[in-house]
Amino acid sequence: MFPVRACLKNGGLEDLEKKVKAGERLGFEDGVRLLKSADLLALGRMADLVRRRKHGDRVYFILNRHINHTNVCVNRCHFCAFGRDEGDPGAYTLTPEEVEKKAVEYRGRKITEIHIVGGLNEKLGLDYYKEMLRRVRRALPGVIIQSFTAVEVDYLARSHNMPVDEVLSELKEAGLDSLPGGGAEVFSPRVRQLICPKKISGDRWLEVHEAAHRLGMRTNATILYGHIETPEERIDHLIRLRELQDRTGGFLAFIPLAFHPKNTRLDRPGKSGTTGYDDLKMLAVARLMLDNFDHVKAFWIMIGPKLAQVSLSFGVNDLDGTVEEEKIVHDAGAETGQRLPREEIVRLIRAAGRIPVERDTLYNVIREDC
Ligand code: V47
Repeated sequence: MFPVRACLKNGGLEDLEKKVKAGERLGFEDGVRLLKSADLLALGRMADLVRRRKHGDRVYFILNRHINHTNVCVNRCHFCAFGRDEGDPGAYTLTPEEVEKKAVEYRGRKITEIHIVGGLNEKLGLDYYKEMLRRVRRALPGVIIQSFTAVEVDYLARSHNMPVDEVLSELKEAGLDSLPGGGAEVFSPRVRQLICPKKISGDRWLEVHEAAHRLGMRTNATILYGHIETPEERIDHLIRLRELQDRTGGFLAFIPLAFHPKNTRLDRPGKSGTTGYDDLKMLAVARLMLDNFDHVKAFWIMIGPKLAQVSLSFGVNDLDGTVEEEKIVHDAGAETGQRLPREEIVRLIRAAGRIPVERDTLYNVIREDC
């Protein structure tokens, strides 16, 4: 797992705190020093200052529903417990009609975002994706569809021999509003070669998001941390996202995803997932490095609702949402529930002394102080 223990340092961050207070951008070496620090409270204090400047007491959440349309995947990344080969026990592929049924099943819960992601299934072409989008769009006209990772979009482009802009335009035409941040993992070619050798490169992931931004689609970004990556590789990842955001301004939120090893090829006896310190540090350092991202989101599914709540004092201003159903991390051993009721999210935010704000995907306010 993350080989940081030997080099953790306490204190000595005063110069960086000065920079943060002055609103100066942090560089690569600064970020590495922050990640290698064990001074969690200093990191929290700095990240909280940045968060407070941007958002005051407001904490966002959304009523959303995740759907995973297929777990059949040709990539079979080593960190993933969700993917299957066609015909394997447990392999499944939903029809567009079944996806629509799932999208509408909680109509009464007033969901405003549908998040659909899945594996790279050779049997599914652009028509399947467009049919799925049209059905969901027709069934839930006001709902924002934030779906398909850059990896899926690239796969469609390659399998249809089409430019990525064209694939995105067709998906947009069929109802796609926004891309989620999945599939980014860690951009380092060294890491990708070891944990997801068949996946698109980090450069390609960034290109797909840039193409989406050009078409006026807002997107999210993630990092999958807590496996074999070094502190330097994490910071490089953040800086590359920051550079693209400087050019396009198209990213909405950054979401660190804590690696869950169970049932994956990276599982090692005696090693479990990330620690609470690591989770809070990743969130705080992301808040400090990504000065041009408005939002840093804690995905409670990955780190648990209680730590997600605590992360509100470590740079986080968004708790994601109700989710309703999650397969990818639960297949990898996540012990969190499948859904978090709206009232519980509101309770967590209030108990942290903050103002809960229900938002839509684009951070338009639906209800404040709810
Ligand atoms: O792309 C896969 C990651 C992602 C594991 O954009 C794993 O708002 C941990 O991207 N342990 C899917 N993570 C989830 C995702 C996401 C979640 C919430 C919000 C948003 C957003 C995006 O999960 C995958 C991959 O990077 N993942 N396997 C694992 N074993």
